[in-house]
Amino acid sequence: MRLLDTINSPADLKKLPRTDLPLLAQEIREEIIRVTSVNGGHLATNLGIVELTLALHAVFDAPRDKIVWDTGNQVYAHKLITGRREQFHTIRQFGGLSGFTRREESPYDTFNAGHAGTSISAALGMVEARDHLGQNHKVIAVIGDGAMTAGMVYEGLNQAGASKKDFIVILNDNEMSISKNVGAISAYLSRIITGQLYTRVKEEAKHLLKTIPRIGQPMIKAAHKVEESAKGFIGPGLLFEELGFLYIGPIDGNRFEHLFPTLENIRRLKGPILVHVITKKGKGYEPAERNPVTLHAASPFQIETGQARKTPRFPTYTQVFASTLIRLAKRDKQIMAITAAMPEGTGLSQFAKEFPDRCFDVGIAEPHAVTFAAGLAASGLRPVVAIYSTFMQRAYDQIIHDVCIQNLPVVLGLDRAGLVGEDGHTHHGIFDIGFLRILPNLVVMAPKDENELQHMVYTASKHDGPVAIRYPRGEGIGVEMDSRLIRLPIGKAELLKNGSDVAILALGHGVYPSLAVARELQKEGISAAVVNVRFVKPIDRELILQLARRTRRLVTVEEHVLQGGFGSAVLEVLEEDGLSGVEVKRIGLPDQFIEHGAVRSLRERFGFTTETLLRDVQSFVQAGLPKLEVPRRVG
Ligand SMILES: Cc1ncc(C[n+]2csc(CCOP(=O)(O)OP(=O)(O)O)c2C)c(N)n1
Repeated sequence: MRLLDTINSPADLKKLPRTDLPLLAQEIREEIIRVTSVNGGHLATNLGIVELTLALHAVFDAPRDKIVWDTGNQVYAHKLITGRREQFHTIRQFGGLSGFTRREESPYDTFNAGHAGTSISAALGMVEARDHLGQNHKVIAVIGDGAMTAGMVYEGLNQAGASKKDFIVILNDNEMSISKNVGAISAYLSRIITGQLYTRVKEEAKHLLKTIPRIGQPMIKAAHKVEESAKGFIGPGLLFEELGFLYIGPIDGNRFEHLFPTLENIRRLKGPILVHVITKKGKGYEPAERNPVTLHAASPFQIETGQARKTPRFPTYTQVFASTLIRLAKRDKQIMAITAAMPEGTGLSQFAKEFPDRCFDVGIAEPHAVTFAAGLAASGLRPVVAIYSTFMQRAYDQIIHDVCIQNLPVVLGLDRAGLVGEDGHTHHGIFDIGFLRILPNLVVMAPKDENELQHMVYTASKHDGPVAIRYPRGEGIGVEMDSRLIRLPIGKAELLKNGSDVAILALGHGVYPSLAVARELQKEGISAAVVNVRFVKPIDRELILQLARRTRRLVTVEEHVLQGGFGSAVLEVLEEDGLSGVEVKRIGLPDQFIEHGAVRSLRERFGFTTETLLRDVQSFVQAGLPKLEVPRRVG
């Protein structure tokens, strides 16, 4: 029997002799690799944090003590030792364990996460609640160096440092975000790790003193004398010390003999404390250590090699987006590209290779990314910001206040729009139409396939105002790609098939299944029109009203919540026109957060496959309608 099989809660862990922990860590790694190789998941980050997780649970007293995991995707070891070992094989599958922290799953998961940079704020809320309620447990935020690039972290530290409350932050530093971490904070942390920080501060102080005539040199001499004590002043965590935290570290977070004494010590300390822990991403699995970027969030892979089990047949939407941008940037020097810590995920790593000076990875800083782009646009450039739909939620005020109000030509590429699958409710991109289509000046489009995506990127790059393009995760349809890019007329939908009994207005990758539905209906003698909507905003009122008058039955299809979505926009068009006697069936997602599971099974469940769509449209049409006269417009 494995040691792991004897651990049903952290209490069992505490009973183990410390000398057994390396073996337990190894068993946990094997289990993570085995399950992730089948289900996919956040492999590299989870392998790196095993010892830290065990040490935290051995030293602290969860769930009484609250551990708040930032981003929430590094919790596989935590799940395995907090009573979820037997369900671990279901992780990320529909109905199974979530790949992230979930309060609904376990009292050991204190806060749900998925988006990075929330732990300090949430944990500080728990600190203040604890004190207000007269409780005395510890609150520990565990945050990665990548997440430390998120602005919200500093809003939290700002409050925490001044509050002087008992609060522990564990900075899990593996020098990686998904890709190599970026920015000045990251460089600062690296200097701490390599020990260069103290030397640099000393050299800079010396240089400064030399510039002061007469007294400079004697002061340098005096400074030498107090060098040892100066080390105390210019400790490695100066930045955090200045923010009101006691800085401890850096320590080796993959070695129990470093972790235990440190954590046991800080357990007794008061006030805000930051422990800087260095870990190795991918630790213990050679392919992940070698390639932590690809295996950060691995799709199912062969254990022997780390290679993905499936190779894509067609180019992904992401690849088409990025390659089109590169093609355009070769001709147009004004095009600049921006990613918020997702150069690989958005395809912009390719762009960065071609145009290193025109591509910016700003870290996990979506709000900044958008306003930064607005600044570029205000200076005459053509910035393209590629951010997943779900993460764009962070930058909403920036889109309104900095881009749309000024009508600046910023292109927002919303990758992973629609259902994204196994990452689940924090990651589905199903709210963007709702929050974008209400904004004046903004053009919002969605391509039916990858060929249309390239035309949309081109169209957006030529448009004198803000444009958002939402496109789905994964492979394209496999359609032929036009060699010449076309400028699409803004606000014009594409009538793919005419019909007289019903009109299906389909958005994005709902278009091809809708065409298949129309073909099936034809066999039953039902004549269905199919429209590729293309533009959610400005919406093609003319075509919608024309089809509404002719068919009296409209079906809208969108992979988005129904509330505020494209279907709602169609209802608005009918209401504004005063057109009654038209039945509308909206197909989309219900008013709920959608769980994790394979995209295909979620699409089936929520009615986006050809079969489910056909059933819905059939029953809608067969319900029949009294033919009403079209009333004359009032006013
Ligand atoms: C707001 C937001 N933007 C982007 C992401 C995508 N993302 C997931 S993990 C990650 C890197 C996190 O790096 P770090 O905090 O150092 O943790 P590590 O994976 O290295 O342990 C990124 C960019 C996210 N989860 N949230």
